[in-house]
Amino acid sequence: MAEIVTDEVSISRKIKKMQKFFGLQVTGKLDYSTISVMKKPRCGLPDVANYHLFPGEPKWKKTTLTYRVAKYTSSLSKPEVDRAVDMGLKAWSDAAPLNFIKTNQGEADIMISFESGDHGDSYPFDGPRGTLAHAFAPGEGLGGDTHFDNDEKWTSGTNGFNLFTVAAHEFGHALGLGHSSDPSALMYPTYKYQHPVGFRLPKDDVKGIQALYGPKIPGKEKSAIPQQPSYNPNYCDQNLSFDAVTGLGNELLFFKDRSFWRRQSQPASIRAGFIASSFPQLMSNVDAAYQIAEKGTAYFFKGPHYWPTRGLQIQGPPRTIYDFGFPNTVHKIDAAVHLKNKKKTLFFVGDDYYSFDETTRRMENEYPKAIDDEFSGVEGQIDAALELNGFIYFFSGPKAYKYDTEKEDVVNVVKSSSWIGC
Ligand code: TQI
Ligand code: CA
Ligand code: ZN
Ligand code: ZN
Repeated sequence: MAEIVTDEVSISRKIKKMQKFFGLQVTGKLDYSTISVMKKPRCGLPDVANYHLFPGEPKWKKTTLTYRVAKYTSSLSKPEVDRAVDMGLKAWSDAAPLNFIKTNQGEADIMISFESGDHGDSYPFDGPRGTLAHAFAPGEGLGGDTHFDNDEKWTSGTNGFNLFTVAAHEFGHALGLGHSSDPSALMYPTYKYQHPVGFRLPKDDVKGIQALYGPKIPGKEKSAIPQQPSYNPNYCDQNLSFDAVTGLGNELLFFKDRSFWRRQSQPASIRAGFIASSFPQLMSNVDAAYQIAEKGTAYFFKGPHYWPTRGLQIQGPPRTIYDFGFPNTVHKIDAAVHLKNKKKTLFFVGDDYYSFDETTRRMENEYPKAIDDEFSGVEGQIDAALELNGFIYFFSGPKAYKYDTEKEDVVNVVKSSSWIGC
């Protein structure tokens, strides 16, 4: 007798579980709708959507979201974690008009961390196995935040739990998706290793994310940027001004609209090209750039974003300029120059400039200061700046000022265009 009761209880429990999963009324009894769900083929018909949204259909009201890995795990290296996270988000931004921007400081929309046991959100983790991770539906505060159980064996391969697989599933929740009843969906609540390289979101998940954010319109991002009049790089214009100038290895790079020039001194050569062919992420209209030659890195700025590079190779997704400690009143940078001996980078914004200490990676306290006060003789707003042989060259419209930091004065003025051989 007792056994039968146990069986009934366990059957009822199973029915309840299934009803909950399919979003039915939870009775524990085999009512009509439950039976019809059981009879329904689980897969097959391609036009049947199996994804679920959360009650109230919470979703992000913006399409560009920031994310930050605030606490890492000891079972994987930082780059492995970053890669799994980047690729997990990319799976979703490839399917819907969403953009993700990585930050290293402050509060991001999607705060990601590895946590053990109790971690302050009333959903404690349970040690190895059981719960692997959880994510909060879109919203303020905890909304979108994604936690991984630090007591799991996280891997970037097929042993233990593959971080990319679990992260991609959790980001589905963080964007507003519940579980799917389609066994081939990423949001189906069963762990199944997914290979990160070349991963494409299964159909049902694409339907789900597009139900919330709409379809991705091919080429939309590019054509959304108004077609800028492009400077003809083969034509010498005496009034030419630059958007950005930087050294890069043994070359100097000059940016204007959609074009850029690479100037080499040995052997002397100047070559013109399109920014989009060498730096597709940047496309056009670079605001500022600087390099730290000793480190072999350069940084390109455009609006509130920047891209780090190694040589000509852009490293990873765009980041926000607020990483540098700019106040939120700054939306773009006019020019940047790295001072080699001081290990400081100066950023020019309107009539002011900021000084960033590359050693402590902090913005210096007394800034911003007025450009006029420190660099007398340089007139007008600064478009671009470059340090070369101990001099700072300031580009302002058609004029390039050579500034001697010891004499604290301008020692020469030439046409900006002369820098590219005009
Ligand atoms: N964590 C559950 C999950 O993310 C937490 C959870 C249960 C949940 N029900 C939910 C989250 C409803 C949002 C909405 O599904 S888990 C998998 C699986 C988990 C499970 O640790 O059980 C994956 C985490 F089952 F799909 F493998 C990631 Cl991939
Ligand atoms: Ca666990
Ligand atoms: Zn948590
Ligand atoms: Zn889930």
